[in-house]
Amino acid sequence: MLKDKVKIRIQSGRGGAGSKAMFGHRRTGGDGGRGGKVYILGDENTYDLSRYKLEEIYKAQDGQFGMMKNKTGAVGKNLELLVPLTTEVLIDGKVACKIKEHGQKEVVLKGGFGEPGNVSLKRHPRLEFGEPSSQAEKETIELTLKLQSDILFIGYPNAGKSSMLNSLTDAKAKIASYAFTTLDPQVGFMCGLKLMDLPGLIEGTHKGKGLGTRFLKHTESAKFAAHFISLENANPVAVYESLRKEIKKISGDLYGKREVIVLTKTDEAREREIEKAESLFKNKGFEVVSCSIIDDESIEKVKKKFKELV
Ligand SMILES: Nc1nc2c(ncn2[C@@H]2O[C@H](COP(=O)(O)OP(=O)(O)OP(=O)(O)O)[C@@H](O)[C@H]2O)c(=O)[nH]1
Ligand SMILES: [Mg+2]
Repeated sequence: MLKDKVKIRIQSGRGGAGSKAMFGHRRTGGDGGRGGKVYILGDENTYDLSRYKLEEIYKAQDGQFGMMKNKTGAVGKNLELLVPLTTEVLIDGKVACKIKEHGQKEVVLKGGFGEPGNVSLKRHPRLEFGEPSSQAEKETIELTLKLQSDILFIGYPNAGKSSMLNSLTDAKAKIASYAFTTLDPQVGFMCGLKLMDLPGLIEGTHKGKGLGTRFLKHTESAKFAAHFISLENANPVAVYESLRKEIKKISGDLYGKREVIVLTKTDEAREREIEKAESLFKNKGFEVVSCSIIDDESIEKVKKKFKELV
């Protein structure tokens, strides 16, 4: 299951101790190295937050102690926590940052300062050994993922949503002839567009029936919805209207997205039925495209329609 929320404990590196080394009467002790920082790093190749666990503490490295001959200790290695796009980082329930881009790097814990060695202490007598700013910082943070997309695939189970996602993109969504094959949102790229295949919807989804509405937070960013209806249904318009009633109950935002009707499984229907269904939707003012996954030409038509739409 898509892990889209997790609480984790993080800790920055402690600053290294300063050296008190002497050479005869001369002070030669170097400063401690700075403790490692904790960063959150956006990574487009990370799909969810499943790598993170509450039981673990994610630590940056401590700074090394200062050495004689006024040598500063090594700086502690930073820790980079890879997160998918788009992840929000919450500290004490407040959003500390949002990771929207690949490579975006935000510091969440700064790491302790290296403590001064006795050489620095002579130059700056106000500095002290063991000052609190050298300590490691600890924090519990919450990561929440909201997947992004341009077009959502919605429809009853078995309408052929995942099959089309796999045909249009390099996604490898599971396909099967039983209902609720897709358990979590699946994402694929097509000509720079991000397509998101959602779990099937049924009457009562808003009340938690079927797979419920857990996927909803991932639908916010999409402006368009492709509504999939199988031509195995004798009355595709009635099927569409009954699901629209349910979508209205699920979310006003989802209901309000601009739609394109995708009539699927044309290979299972007669030419006459396909034309009739298309014209019924067109007469109601809808954008319509019909297809079958065994007809490459029709898949190209879907592709073209999606590009026009966005
Ligand atoms: N004949 C025919 N069968 C299709 C076509 N597209 C999909 N199917 C079949 O329909 C069944 C359901 O396909 P999926 O792509 O898993 O349907 P889905 O809408 O993603 O279903 P859920 O994940 O359960 O919501 C599978 O057995 C597919 O092989 C098509 O164009 N023609
Ligand atoms: Mg599916």
